Amino acid sequence: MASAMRNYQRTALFPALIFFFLMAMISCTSEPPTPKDLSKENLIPKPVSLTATGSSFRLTENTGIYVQTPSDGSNELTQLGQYLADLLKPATGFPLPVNATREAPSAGNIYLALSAGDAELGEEGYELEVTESLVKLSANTPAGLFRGLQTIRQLLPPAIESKKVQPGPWEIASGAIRDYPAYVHRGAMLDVSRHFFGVDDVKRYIDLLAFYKLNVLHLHLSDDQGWRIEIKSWPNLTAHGGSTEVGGGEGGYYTQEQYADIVQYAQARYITLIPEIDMPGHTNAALASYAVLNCDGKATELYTGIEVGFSTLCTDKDTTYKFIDDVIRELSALTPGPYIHIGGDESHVTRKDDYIYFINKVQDIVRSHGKQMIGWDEITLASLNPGSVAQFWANADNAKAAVEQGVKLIMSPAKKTYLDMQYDSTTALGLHWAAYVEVDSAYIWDPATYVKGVSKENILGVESPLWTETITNMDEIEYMAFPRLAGHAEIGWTPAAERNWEEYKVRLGRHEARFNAMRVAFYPSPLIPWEEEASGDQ
Ligand code: IFG
Repeated sequence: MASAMRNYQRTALFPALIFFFLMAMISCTSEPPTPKDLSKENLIPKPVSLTATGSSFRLTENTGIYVQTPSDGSNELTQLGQYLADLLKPATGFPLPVNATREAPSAGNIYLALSAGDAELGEEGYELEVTESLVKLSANTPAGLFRGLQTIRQLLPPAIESKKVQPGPWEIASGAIRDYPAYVHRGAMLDVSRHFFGVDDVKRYIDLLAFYKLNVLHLHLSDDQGWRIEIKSWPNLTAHGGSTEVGGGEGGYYTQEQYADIVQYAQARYITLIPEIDMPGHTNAALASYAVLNCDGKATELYTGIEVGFSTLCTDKDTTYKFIDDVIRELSALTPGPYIHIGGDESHVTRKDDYIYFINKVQDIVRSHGKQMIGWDEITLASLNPGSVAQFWANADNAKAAVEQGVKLIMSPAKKTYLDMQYDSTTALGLHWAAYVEVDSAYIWDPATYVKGVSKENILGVESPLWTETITNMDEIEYMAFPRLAGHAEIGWTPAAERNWEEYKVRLGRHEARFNAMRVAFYPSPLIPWEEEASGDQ
């Protein structure tokens, strides 16, 4: 009986197996690949070089993601393969298994591999080769592969960003891209002090930075209105100093565990986290938390307004430097990146000589904990180590002083990169003390020529600060950051000679479908020819 059953099962099963095999064959070979022109794709940032071959690669349910078997046993490439699979699975519904392989996989698959020593590609460059039968991404480093994955993502239809299965087809235009960034520092700063934003909001922002190949998130963790990072040796900084925000809301703070979670999330996207503890000015939250930090020994009141320049640590008290040493020690231990940002801006009530003395001492403290100091451009009044970095925001003389001291600059001109600047006088959010900054103005500038006397070799890169005096939630962050931050990402990545507003604005217009598929609450600037394409949310 049993053997008869087995025979029956085999015979009944056999036709079904044939059917499914034929279906599988048909589904991946029935239609010829759709002709597509890689040079007509709308990549942001625009790649350095691209050659189109006029056909396409089709992702199917049989597509596998293969990663080169590592010689050192690390699973970093497998994690990258899994990151890609996790990006593509929701909209395609395909299984997209991830496997290690010693040589290029067979037709119909995606292959991620490290290539030795292609000097021109550097740390973050990549090469993408797409044929009808294979998508091959190679780079010197895993970071380069990660940047290339964003390009693969942007070469698929916008609906790929949908979290629900979409009809497809999922085709990538064929050809070759060779790409690498103009600047090593391409970042965004988020002020979590004026208004506090939880871990999930910060992770969402990190995901959007990664999409545009940005590689730095600078968190402005303390200011007059709030102290946002737990310091175990000075617990009242968050217990009291983290208890409110602009407008008197409940504020908040990151425990050291939550901060470590944010750092890890950023690291997995090859984004370096730079923490900022602003000092000696912008310190009312600390001064309200510990009387001893005040020159008169009296704690200040918590502050929920938006004035600046009224606070200072007591620069001639030893306790102040003990406090700073404790803070920098704990923060450095939690921060794998090379930098600690110590602010230094708008210290309007700190005497100049005291300020210079203070910055010099804090620079030594930062270095004693194995980190390099970054500060807003006023720090160039002090004697800076070559490893220190000045962040230019408003004063061109300070930027030139950095060059004279052999100190690199991060370019964050308020009139171009401050994402809290209103787009125009009708923008309900933001400020306009520096300028109204529409999408064109945010794009039409070159960091290498913006300040006379400061040229490309003096510049680490660009960074876009979003101050949050008037910003209270993720939608408002996205409204102010996008689309301007996409243009800043291109300024940091694409050679200036390759950038042109008339061409860029059309490419940006075609990102509308991607913004919609990612549910980005972007500002629909009237300057952009937006093209709402099926974003796959039906
Ligand atoms: N300047 C202050 C910020 C913030 C900003 C708002 C710097 C370096 C104005 N300092 O920009 O704290 O208040 O646009």
